[in-house]
Amino acid sequence: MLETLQARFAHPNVKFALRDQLILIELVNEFGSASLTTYGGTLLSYVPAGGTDLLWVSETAVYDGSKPVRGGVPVCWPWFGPYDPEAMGADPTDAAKKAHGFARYELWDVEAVSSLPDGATQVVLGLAPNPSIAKAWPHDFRLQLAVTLGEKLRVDLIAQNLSQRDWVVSEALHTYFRIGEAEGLAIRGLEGVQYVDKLQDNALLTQDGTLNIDPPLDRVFLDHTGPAIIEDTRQGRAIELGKDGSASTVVWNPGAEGARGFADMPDADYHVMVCVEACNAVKNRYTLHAGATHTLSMTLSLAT
Ligand code: TA6
Repeated sequence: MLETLQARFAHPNVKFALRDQLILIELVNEFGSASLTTYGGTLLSYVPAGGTDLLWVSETAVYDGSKPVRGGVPVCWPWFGPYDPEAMGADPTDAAKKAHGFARYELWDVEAVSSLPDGATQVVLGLAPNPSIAKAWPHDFRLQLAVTLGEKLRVDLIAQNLSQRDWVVSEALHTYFRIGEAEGLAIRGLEGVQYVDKLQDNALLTQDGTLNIDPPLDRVFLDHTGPAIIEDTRQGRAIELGKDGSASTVVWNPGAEGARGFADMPDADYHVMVCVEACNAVKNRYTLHAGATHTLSMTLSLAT
């Protein structure tokens, strides 16, 4: 399998490897390094040249394909959170709809590996209907995930509705960032933005000034097209999350009790991670018309 991929997608900046049951694709070039797995199309690492990883991946994550790797950038599509039949339309397959959609549970195909004119290295994965997906989503679609390691790390999730009917879609690039300390961590760019507070009965509130994290926290910031800047003073760096085709931003930290509830997360790790996610969720879900395409994009970089 690895040899076949290596031969078919031979490229000086890209290597294929195996971790337990999962195939990893490792990119290295003058801009840094990145790795992703074909399981779920999950990006697992991004290290800008001369720096350390911007992403957090749990030490107790599983790599056997039984559930998504806890950390990195899981792809939530075509719904974010639990499926909401009221908002997205009831369907006979509702009972089979897992939280955050099916994309993060599926094996994606490697479609292309290439160099771009600016020296960036790009890997494109693809996902198409299969019998397991059909149990929860019996509609024709095409998904592509392009990961581009350039000056910044860019992720594009390109979704095509190939069916005869319109869909309501919600989605996320559910990025887990590695940080020095979550308590008191400042996130800029959300000042004055309305949000749904999932930990306060979905109350609609407005962000007063800079967001300073006090775990636990689970908020969907609405009509926010970005950017968001994570001021990680403890590690002496600031990370910029840029977005395109994304009208909401989720900020999540499970806190002590939430972390204890995850078998695949060390209890104390809520201190060193925060999710800041490029989304289209709650009132920012959108209709993807029959035949239409939508791209959700994010860029990650060290802010200067
Ligand atoms: O994005 C935040 C969130 O929706 C939280 O509510 C929390 O449940 C988290 O995602 C993780 O979800 P998961 O299904 O991966 O355990």
